[in-house]
Amino acid sequence: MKSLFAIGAALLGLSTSVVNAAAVSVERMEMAHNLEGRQTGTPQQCPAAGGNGPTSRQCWAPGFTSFTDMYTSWPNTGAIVSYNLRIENTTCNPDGAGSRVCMLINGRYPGPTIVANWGDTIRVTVRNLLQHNGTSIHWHGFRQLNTNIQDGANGITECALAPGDVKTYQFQATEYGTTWYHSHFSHQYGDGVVGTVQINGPATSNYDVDLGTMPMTDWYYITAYQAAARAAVSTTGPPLPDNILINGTAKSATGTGAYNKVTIQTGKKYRLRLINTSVDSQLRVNLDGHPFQVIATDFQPVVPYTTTYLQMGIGQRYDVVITANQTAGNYWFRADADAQCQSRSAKGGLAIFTYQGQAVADPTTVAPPSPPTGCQNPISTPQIAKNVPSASFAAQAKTLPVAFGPVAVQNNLVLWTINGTSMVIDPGFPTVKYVAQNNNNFPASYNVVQVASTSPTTWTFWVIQQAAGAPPIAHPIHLHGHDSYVLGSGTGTFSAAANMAQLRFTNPPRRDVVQLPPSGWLVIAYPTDNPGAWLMHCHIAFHVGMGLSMQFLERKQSINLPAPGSEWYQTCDKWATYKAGTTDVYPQDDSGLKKRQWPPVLKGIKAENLTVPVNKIVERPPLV
Ligand SMILES: [Cu+2]
Repeated sequence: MKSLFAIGAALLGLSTSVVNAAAVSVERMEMAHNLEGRQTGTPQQCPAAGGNGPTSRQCWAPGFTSFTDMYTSWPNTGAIVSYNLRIENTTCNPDGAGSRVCMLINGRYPGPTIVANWGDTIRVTVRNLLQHNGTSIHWHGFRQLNTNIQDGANGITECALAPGDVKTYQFQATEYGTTWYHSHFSHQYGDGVVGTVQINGPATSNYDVDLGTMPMTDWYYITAYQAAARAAVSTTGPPLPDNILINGTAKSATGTGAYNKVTIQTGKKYRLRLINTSVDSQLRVNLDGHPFQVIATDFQPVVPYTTTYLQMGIGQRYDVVITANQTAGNYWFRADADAQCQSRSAKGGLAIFTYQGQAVADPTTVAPPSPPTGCQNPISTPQIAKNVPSASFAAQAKTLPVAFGPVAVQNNLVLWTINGTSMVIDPGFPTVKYVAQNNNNFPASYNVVQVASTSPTTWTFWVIQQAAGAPPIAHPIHLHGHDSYVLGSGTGTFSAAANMAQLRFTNPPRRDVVQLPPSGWLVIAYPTDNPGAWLMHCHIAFHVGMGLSMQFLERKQSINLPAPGSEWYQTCDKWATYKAGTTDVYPQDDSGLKKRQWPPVLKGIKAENLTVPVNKIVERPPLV
């Protein structure tokens, strides 16, 4: 598929706004309501100097605690935390089963962890050293308040970086907790363009030691691009992942490779920052013998609750505290593809937790009983209580159907639609550029939904509905630029008359990835307090590649637009030059958010031939 639009229309010389520097407001000490009857209690008295420590994790900095409303208040530390990321074609072999083509950041898998404090400014310079791929880096879960153009979604908020290009992202960490960053260009993140983020801040429960981020992902011995190519023509679903990696490592089915190993000490409490960075696998996660005390879901601190299992949708995070109070020894940590969410893999994920002083060995522990049934959105209680106005629901709520089927004009490739459209964007002509040109003629394939709002206090409500006949698959729905207020979800077809009473308007769970149940519905809301073009998409990489994506255009007149002549426009110019030249060897053949490079032939390494019916694949260059 060719680029949809020529680049170079005259710009209208719109004025640019400077990125807002939010003022620190007075901390609001809110009592979180607990709908299950638990009380969160009054925040402990924190020392004037902050006082965060093993027995005072609620405290953070002067005037800031885990009870601070982080939608309106954050410490302006003035600190700038800088990182350089180089994205390169290379090979990797994370479980020892064999070297394969990868795209890695700074030669590592996963890429470097970005560590900052709440309120710091994060500045990341990205170099695209890939030969035949654009890229863009999305900072998953960050609200990007008034910094829409830093969101890293090529074709939406920026042009893709051409091979050889460099771009610096800069934004403030107005929230704290655990997240990840990844390429938003095609299936790149499944081939290695991924890393984790730890934003230090207060917590809703105490712990002694922060063990840091623990990413978990499915892993394929073919590339993610190849897997996506097979998925696009399959009548039986996408290929099975071969393994599940924890912290970038695992043993293979034949015993090669190594498990991730963690040492814990009797009597201590540990914070673990769990992240599902998979391509296609929703995960069921537990540590044998050690229940998880959940303290945050995505970027939201929650009233602590305890569970033996977590269901983790793709893109979701859980910050948990474990207590080392069992017989000293070795314990399995498990991350398995969750059949309850229709995920499968050839092998489960394992890591080993060992008590200090014990010899590391394969554990003999067994998984706890009663794994979860169904693919759930847990009812967590945000510590910072926020209510949603129910009165405007009936007038504002709109339904977004999710449907599925081969589309004849796309060579009968399998495609997904949301709101009737399967998204295709041009990585060289982002939505923000249309806004900058005051051009409302968004192509239909951009799947733009303009949110009816002129005020940051207006709420918007969306019913995401599995269409009749859609395959019964849960979709982890990721919203950029906002937390979704999860009013409810259920099976069947939502109707206000039948289901309104089920919706939770009083301090509903908030997070940025929410499960849309199989053959069911999901109702979300958010206040239109962050002008921008914000993607909402399924985080199953194959599905977004097949178009399961839309964008909310929110208060476009208030978006902070890029300055004329700025790096943002230079990125577009370089992309246009690249596309017009002879070095762009892989035509776009998917949504553009997931441009496929197929077959991947990098540094002389030729991927194995596929048994894909080639006539069903959109034209692509011959094998090199
Ligand atoms: Cu999906």
